[in-house]
Amino acid sequence: MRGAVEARRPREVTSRRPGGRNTVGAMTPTAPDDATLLQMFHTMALVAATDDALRGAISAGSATLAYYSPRGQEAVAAGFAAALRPDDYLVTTYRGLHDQIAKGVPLRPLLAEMLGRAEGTGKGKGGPMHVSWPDVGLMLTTGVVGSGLPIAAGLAWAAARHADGGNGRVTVASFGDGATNIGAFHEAANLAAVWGLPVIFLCQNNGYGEHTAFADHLRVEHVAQRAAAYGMPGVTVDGNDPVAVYGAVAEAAARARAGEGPTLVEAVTYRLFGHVFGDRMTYVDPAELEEAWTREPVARFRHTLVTRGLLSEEGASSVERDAASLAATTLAEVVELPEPDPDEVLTDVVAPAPKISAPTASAPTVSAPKTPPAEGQPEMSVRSAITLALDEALAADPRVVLLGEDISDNGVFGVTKGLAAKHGADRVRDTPISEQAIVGAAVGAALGGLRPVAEIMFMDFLGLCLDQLANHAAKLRYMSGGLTPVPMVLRTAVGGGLQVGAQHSQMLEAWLTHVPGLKVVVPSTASDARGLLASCIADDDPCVFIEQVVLLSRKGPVDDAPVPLGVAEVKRPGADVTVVTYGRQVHDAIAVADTMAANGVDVEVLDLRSLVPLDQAAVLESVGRTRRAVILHEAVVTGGFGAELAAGISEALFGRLMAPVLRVGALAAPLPYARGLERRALPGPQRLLEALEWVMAYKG
Ligand SMILES: Cc1ncc(C[n+]2csc(CCOP(=O)(O)OP(=O)(O)O)c2C)c(N)n1
Ligand SMILES: [Mg+2]
Repeated sequence: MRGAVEARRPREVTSRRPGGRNTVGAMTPTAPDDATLLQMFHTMALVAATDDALRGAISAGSATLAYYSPRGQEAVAAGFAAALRPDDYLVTTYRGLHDQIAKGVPLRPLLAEMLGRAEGTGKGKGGPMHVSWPDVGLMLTTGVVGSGLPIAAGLAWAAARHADGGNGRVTVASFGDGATNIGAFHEAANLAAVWGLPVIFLCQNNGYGEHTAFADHLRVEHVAQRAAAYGMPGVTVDGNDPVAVYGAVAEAAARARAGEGPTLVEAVTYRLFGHVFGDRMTYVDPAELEEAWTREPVARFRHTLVTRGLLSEEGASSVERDAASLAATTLAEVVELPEPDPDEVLTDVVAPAPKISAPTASAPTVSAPKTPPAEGQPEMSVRSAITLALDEALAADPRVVLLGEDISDNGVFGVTKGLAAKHGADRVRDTPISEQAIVGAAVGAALGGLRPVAEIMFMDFLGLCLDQLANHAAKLRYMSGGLTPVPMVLRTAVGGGLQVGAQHSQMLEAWLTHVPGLKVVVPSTASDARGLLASCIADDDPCVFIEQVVLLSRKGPVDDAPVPLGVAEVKRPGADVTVVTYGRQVHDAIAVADTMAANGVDVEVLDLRSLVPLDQAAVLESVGRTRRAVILHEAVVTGGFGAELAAGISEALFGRLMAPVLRVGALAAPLPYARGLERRALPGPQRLLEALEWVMAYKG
């Protein structure tokens, strides 16, 4: 606790860049003019008044929400916002009311969102921890500590790319001291530094992460010292003084706009009302809290302005009265507003696409014209077809960018071969080995108007970046009520069948299909790979494109017809039983079907191609006709996507089925290394054959 008091004491720290040039702290800070000083006071007064009104409403029972008061941190928000352009981007956190007000989010939709009203910024779907208002550059409020930082890097990348050479926008990522211990902070700081991105990492060091004091979660004296590890300048300023914050942020913004990269600004402040409303702060030394109140920033700044003659006592009181009145009146109006219509629950999950069904929806869908590539068309490998789709997208749309590890040098599987040379290493961009930063930067780039295609080398590494994918890419459209869609693609490879062991082989599509907001695609042929990837890049939602490595060298004819998402294809027609499958197992299924044809059994092979959106109509049409179904996938059977398919078939066709629906997939073990063991674990043709024979022989 004592350590925390020590650590809070503001002190300027200047780091040196490798070239030896002094940075922010050593430069003369830009001073705000009188109008800016007054504007900052207005902002601080409004934040304090709104906080007061909200806490009052919660106490009185007229508002119910988990509320993270920013009281005590007003000067940070007023200072940074005044130093920015209105169109600069901001990424903030659950303790974001001060940042949001300062950046210019109108009070009424802001409070309406906090109270879950239909008029809220996100139509009441996001709530207090998820406010977005792109009109004033507020692109994200996240409830996941540290997660906004890689997204900020992506926004900055998009801004830097705009209009050939950047639109000069900077991105401020606002976060707490506790957030500097999470991997996302370090990956984002490093990426932003390596790429020289126009980001300001603004740490609001309020002395605590939840109930843990600064000195108990960090062994350096100042967060700003961490900047040195990434080769960027770091500066610590008094976060209770808006002028100090303004100066540091103005300098950092000038550097960023000049193409000199990111800066870490640490604003040392204090969280006066604890972590969340109702926090009794029993873990805080009362003397420490008392001392913190003597430095309360609104009264302090008021005193400064009055002393300097910029405001009279009466003028300052009038500003505070007006702020209190505006906050109270707006909140009173918002309390009376209606909640969202319950029918809103399924809107904004994905872009409106009337022809496409949700994974479990039973509504009829439109099946595609089944037009397999004609004979005589050029043959190419799945690998080349993917490269071609990427090449075509890069050529057709300047918003398309690629990012991932080693992708400018072909990528580990040669899929991105030649693309950097042709389209530029700034569009086919190598990243550090930072999966969270790769996916987060793709999310941010998509928010900033690009069409990023990120690569995660192996699907098993999804665990390292699942927060960015499942909590951010998948949910931002919904939580913002449609304001912030995330049109990005994540390509990822799976090495099953190549003896690369349990950490490079697992099909994990079930992790993804379970998350509303994500689309999931698994091609089986070269032509589908090209057409589906083109559709993913053109899609307005996040799509995961799964590349099974053993398929990459498989050749086939390729046409240039688009392959829409949500449209299955019968790869082999049949009348007796349907194999519902996808990816490389399609070819196993066709081979087994040919074998069974010799025994007089006519097997239909239905290739789903995309799992979300799912062409449920095609599944039910086929199985409704054959009245028997076997589901085949490479993934482990337990909890796999096959369970979803089997349930859907049973729900719709229970009375018509001639036999139970069987699932064939990997055995429930981590995929083993030894050749024989791996073969035993994976679902080969023999097990499919046995399942089909069992289903055909079933007599009820
Ligand atoms: C990844 C993650 N871990 C844990 C939490 C729970 N949590 C919410 S706020 C918080 C403290 C964060 O402290 P700090 O970054 O200093 O921000 P402050 O709350 O002080 O503004 C924690 C641990 C979370 N939301 N996200
Ligand atoms: Mg904190």
